[in-house]
Amino acid sequence: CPFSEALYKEAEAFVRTSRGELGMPAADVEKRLGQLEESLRREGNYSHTFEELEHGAKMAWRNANRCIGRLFWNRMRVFDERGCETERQAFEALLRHIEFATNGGEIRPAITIFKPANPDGSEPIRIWNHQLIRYAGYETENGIVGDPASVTFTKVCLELGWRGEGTPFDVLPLVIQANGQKPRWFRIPDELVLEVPLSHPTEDLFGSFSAKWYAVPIISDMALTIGGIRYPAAPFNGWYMETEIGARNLADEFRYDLIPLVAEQLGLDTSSHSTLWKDRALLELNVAVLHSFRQAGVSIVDHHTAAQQFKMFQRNEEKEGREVTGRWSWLIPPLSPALTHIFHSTFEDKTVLPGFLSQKRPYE
Ligand code: HEM
Ligand code: NRG
Repeated sequence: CPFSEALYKEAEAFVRTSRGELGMPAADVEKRLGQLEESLRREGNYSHTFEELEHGAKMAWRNANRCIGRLFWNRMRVFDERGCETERQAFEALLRHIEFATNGGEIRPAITIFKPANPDGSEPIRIWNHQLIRYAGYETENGIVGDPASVTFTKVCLELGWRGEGTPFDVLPLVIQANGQKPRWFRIPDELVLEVPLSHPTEDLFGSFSAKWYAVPIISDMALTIGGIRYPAAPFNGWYMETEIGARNLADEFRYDLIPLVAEQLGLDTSSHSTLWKDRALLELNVAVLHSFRQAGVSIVDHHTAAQQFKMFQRNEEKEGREVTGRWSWLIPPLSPALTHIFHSTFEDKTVLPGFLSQKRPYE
């Protein structure tokens, strides 16, 4: 196996930066670099210590240009599941993640890291789901039932032999692939899936439609890259910002498309765009999301508080002498963006590693 100069360079940069941030002595850095070089010469590869994995994952969150929630980057639980070999072992690790993160509603940020990709690019474990918990979408004669964003993945699950009940909120199974083989699917036990029924404090927003959403967003299709090592399966979670559910998942015309229903329930004058009925409906939908999560005792942040927290993150990073990179179009909230400072700021959208990278879907 050939010594890769590029891999050594990336590993060295990571080891120097992370150990520096953790205040480790210089002698320790040099010792680790010696080990690193030897491992790369002997095997063409190296593996992270737990401390490297833990801090690398936190740095990746800190570097997530599209994330407004980065103030809390240093408060995340890191589960090292590099020992998982089989689909079932990975499934069990994912259930542990869901239970830890959900915590009865007091959501805890966490990441579970499985085996890294091999130097030839092959992947020991890959999760096919976009998020661990997400609703199915079915094409029917009467249009789409459920989440239109899940239609393709739902077909994959059906082809693998899974069957859903056909409600608008069927939780999809976990689909896990080991060593490039045919994936296996596993149902998530109901009692592990915390959901929040949605209601408005004063209005009947949904009529006979029982709207709800799940408590914990756990992105499972991005790769985590640390020091030149790629982890293709490293699902992570924080808690929701209300606009993700109220201004996008339930509101987008190409998602649950609930704005017309909400407007009708509110008795709004929908005869002209200029009555701003869509904006009024959107606002009350977001009020309902915040009210319902709060009432259910499930962590959630509103977009004003999240923007303030992001401001604090920017101040902290400035103190540490680090530039905050970001993607403006993702950082601004989709409700009243100009009411937050983020709208009036600019960011350089530069890729800094360690980081989370999107990867090609294994199906399609
Ligand atoms: C994106 C909020 C935790 C990494 C986002 C977005 C929001 C958000 C609103 C934009 C999502 C969208 O528009 O679809 C939060 C909040 C958190 C949190 C409130 C609470 C703690 C985390 C954690 C990580 C993370 C723990 C990783 C360790 C990311 C990444 C993206 C993102 C990589 C971009 C996703 C993509 O490209 O699709 N976050 N986040 N976030 N966040 Fe966070
Ligand atoms: N908008 C997506 C979730 C994206 C990530 N958002 C977070 N991440 N809050 C949705 O399901 O609506 N997080 O790790 O907390």
